[in-house]
Amino acid sequence: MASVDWRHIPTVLYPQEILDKAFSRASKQSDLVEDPDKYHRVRKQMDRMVQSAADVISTTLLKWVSRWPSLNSLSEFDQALIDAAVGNDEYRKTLGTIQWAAEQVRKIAGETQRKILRLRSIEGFHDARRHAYGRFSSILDQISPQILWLGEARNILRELPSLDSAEPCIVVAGAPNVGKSALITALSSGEPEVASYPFTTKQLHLGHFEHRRRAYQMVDTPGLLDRPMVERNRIEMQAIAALEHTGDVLLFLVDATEGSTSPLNEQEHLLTEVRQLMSERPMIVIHSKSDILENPPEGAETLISAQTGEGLEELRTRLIETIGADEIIDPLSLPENWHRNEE
Ligand SMILES: Nc1nc2c(ncn2[C@@H]2O[C@H](COP(=O)(O)OP(=O)(O)O)[C@@H](O)[C@H]2O)c(=O)[nH]1
Ligand SMILES: [Mg+2]
Repeated sequence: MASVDWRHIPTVLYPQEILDKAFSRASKQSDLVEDPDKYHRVRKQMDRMVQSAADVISTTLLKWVSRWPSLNSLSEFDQALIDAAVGNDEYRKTLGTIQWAAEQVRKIAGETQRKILRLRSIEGFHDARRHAYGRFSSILDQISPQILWLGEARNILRELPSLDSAEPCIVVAGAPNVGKSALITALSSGEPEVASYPFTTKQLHLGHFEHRRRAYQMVDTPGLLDRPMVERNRIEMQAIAALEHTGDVLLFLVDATEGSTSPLNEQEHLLTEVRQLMSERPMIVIHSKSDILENPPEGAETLISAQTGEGLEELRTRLIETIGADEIIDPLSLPENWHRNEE
């Protein structure tokens, strides 16, 4: 399941812009009506104006509804991320209301057309058209908060990281300044992408490398997994939940150099917490900045340096193997309940 590309969601017009577009299209349509008899001409013109204004409005609204993906069709990661960013309930309700409005506009157009058929005066035709226009405006007025919400949501969602849930993903965690971003850059083919998480001004790095035609995605977690649990707010917890659904491996970096931002015991504490939080996930712990690490702590097995490249290829192999280990299917194993027919 590929991730949503929010950049391809059409821009959201303001309610007044939709009305302007609808009414100007309707006037053009009315100008096309030809009938030498004024009574019949006006009747056809008013009928056509109502119809084409309603068409423009409802088509615009329904196009939004259909271009915004239905949440159920998205990966759990995307759903959790959207929930953290704009709220899944709001998302559903907003699209539901917009769809409702499109249906109302069509209904009003139908009623007005039937009314025009029954009317017998030029003044009556004009009135019916004006009345329908008034109702269109008031419906758009009524859903104007939803329309504005959609416009804002689109802007927020466009900045979100986009991960392909069909491809493996490595979540890189560790205290601030341990070298998460530097490692992602060093392992990436090409420049890592920079995206944002919904609730922080912090930027997150997304990188990837390829191996045997698979794209291994890497994502760091600024501000997410680097603080004690109690300091995290609800939205951060949702984003962590999103990560839980996405990572195949958790790569935890420890900076044991003299100049590290966080003392080693704090980093160890964080490691314990992250381990609990992501207990289902295979985890690889490595020590970063080996080029300036004078006294590797006892038990430190994997040392890497984003700067010199030390240990990077070994790490890459280990990541690929760890992820692959989940997928090995024993070709000799038999399906459950399978009985050999021994004659
Ligand atoms: N000497 C050395 N410095 C590093 C290495 N990796 C990162 N740094 C430095 O450590 C600081 C924090 O790195 P950064 O990747 O931004 O850490 P993050 O906050 O965990 O993403 C930066 O000044 C980097 O230049 C490394 O392998 N060796
Ligand atoms: Mg960083």
